[in-house]
Amino acid sequence: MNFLKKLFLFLVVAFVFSSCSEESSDGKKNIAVFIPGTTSGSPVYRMLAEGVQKACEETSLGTAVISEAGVNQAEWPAKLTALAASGEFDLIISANPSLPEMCHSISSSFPGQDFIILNGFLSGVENIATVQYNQREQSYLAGYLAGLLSASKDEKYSRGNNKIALIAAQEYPDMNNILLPGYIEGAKAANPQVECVFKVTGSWSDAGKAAEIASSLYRSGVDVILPICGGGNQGVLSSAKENGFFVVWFDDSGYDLAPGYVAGSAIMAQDKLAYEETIKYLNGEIEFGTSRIVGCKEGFIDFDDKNPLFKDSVSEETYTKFMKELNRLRNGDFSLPVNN
Ligand code: RBF
Repeated sequence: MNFLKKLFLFLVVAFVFSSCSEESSDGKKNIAVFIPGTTSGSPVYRMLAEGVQKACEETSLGTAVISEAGVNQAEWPAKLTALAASGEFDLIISANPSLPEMCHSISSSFPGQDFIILNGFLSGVENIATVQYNQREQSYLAGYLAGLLSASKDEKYSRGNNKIALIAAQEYPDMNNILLPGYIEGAKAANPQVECVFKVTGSWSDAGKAAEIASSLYRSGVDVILPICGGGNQGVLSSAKENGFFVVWFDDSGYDLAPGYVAGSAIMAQDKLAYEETIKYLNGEIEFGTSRIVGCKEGFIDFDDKNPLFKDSVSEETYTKFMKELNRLRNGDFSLPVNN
């Protein structure tokens, strides 16, 4: 073989190896945590990052790098592709309902790249594993509490108008098909008279816009608001404190953010799931190509009833009725399946 042929062969081999993800020199797996948004202001992303980092630190089997894609959704596919193309990461882990399709569209170009996506659903793609939460149960619990509160004038911040609202950052399939219908389903189960208003801020970070919408909802008679608008949620809390209405919090526990005004917290245990899935990955136990759904019975959807502010913020009657419904879901006596 002449020198030029040898050089060419060397370059080809070097390229192939550099574009395959390899274990780092310390033998640890390299994990990129792809944040489709910003960590600050979005508990779902903070919990994802914390769970992965905790698993890496505890086992010393992995190194996590947090990669924030920012709020411009049009830039996400290019940023995700760049992460995969870098060949630096054994695993890209993320959490967002729009991510499974995005990973699918680039996965054939990077067959050696593994993806784990939480809070999303996709089955049958070789290098992608997904875990979806049963958010029908999560939004049902938020709605059940909102329905009870809106029915009663005895509650501290309710005028008993039978009127609740959900403020979302944007419309997306999970919002329109699971979260909003689940919230209404729960509210109507608790209070058949209830009416629900749906508003969209158009941003995952605009607290001013969210506050403005919340205040106008309050003026129109709404007694309870569920905000699902990322950093905008802070604006809903400010409006609640200014006007005096109840907020039902979503994803993590929010009581301490506005004591007395946050009446309940319907939890998605993303920190726990991210931790457990990362441990499984580091131990080689993830079945790629599969998807599963976890809910209240499995302990990944829940409600924070341990914070004393929950019991203190609502009437005894509401507390008792709500706990009965929560325990039915926890025990598996009652389930609300999600369909994909
Ligand atoms: N939730 C957040 O808390 N912050 C975000 O920046 C955010 N961005 C999202 C972008 C898209 C395209 C979609 C579909 C959802 C987003 N979510 C965000 C919502 C999140 O995935 C989840 O539905 C809600 O947190 C309710 O659990």
